[in-house]
Amino acid sequence: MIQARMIMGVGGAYTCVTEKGELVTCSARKKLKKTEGRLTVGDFLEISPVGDEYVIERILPRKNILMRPPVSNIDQLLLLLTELPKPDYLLVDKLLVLANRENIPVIIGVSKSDAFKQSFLQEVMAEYGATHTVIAFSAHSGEGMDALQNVLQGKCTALAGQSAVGKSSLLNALTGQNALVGELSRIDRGRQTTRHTELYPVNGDTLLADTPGFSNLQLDFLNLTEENVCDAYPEYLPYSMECRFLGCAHLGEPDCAVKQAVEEGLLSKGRYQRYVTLRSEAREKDKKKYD
Ligand SMILES: Nc1nc2c(ncn2[C@@H]2O[C@H](COP(=O)(O)OP(=O)(O)OP(=O)(O)O)[C@@H](O)[C@H]2O)c(=O)[nH]1
Ligand SMILES: [Mg+2]
Ligand SMILES: [Zn+2]
Repeated sequence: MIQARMIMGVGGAYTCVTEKGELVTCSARKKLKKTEGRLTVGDFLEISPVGDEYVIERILPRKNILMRPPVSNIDQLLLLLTELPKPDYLLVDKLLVLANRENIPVIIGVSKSDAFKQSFLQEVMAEYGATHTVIAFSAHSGEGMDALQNVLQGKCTALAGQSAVGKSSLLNALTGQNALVGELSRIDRGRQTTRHTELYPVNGDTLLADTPGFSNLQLDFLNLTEENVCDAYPEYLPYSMECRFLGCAHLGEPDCAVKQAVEEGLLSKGRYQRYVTLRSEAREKDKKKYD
């Protein structure tokens, strides 16, 4: 039995790197999906040679897994935002909730710094500066790339973000790869350029996964609980001690210190609105479960 890591899977052919660093193509045993579930890029596997081919026998226990983007066993997520395409912050917050549920730290990369206005960076800082590391960079001009390289060093990082934010462009700049880069005009048509997740070596044990851009995330499908949502807004914790009710959901209860801090401008209004949306959705869904 050989241990290997899956770096790409397309049409039933799984590309894996063995412990010895060999690149091999594997197929999956028919019963694997039934017994072990879906194979995901990043999975550590046991494979065995059959003739001159390799077959996947087992998926080793995962440290974490994301469905969107589909990737497993990562150390962190680098979530990209930029001025154009315009960020969908509800989508961003959903992804932050999901990553938080899997205990995956998220770094926010503000891409295309050669092209965005300074006020845009201020907008992102107002939303996420208090809770996340925010790094502005440009894959084209090279600005901020050193800072980015520092946080990636020695880690397995997955890129995430809407279509056309520049994930593949960043990957190419860091690895010298030649992943397909799309035209900005494609976004209007809702088309993704990158169609599958692939894990690339940057250098040594630094790995970077390029992923398809997302355009929408269904909370229903994601199965989030109220607690999952709450946990992803850590900035509310110090205020929640001052709420009138223990276990206040900050959704409209009287004497809610979180709501008051939002009104006073101490907490981001936008983030609070998204919190209310996500938590209410999770609550509705929970109610349905017990009806
Ligand atoms: N000005 C500027 N444009 C950039 C930069 N990085 C990427 N772009 C442009 O943004 C567009 C989309 O880039 P991609 O790298 O294909 O975006 P993506 O996030 O991989 O998109 P999907 O694969 O569809 O998810 C292309 O036209 C790039 O040339 C940058 O640093 N500055
Ligand atoms: Mg891409
Ligand atoms: Zn409250």
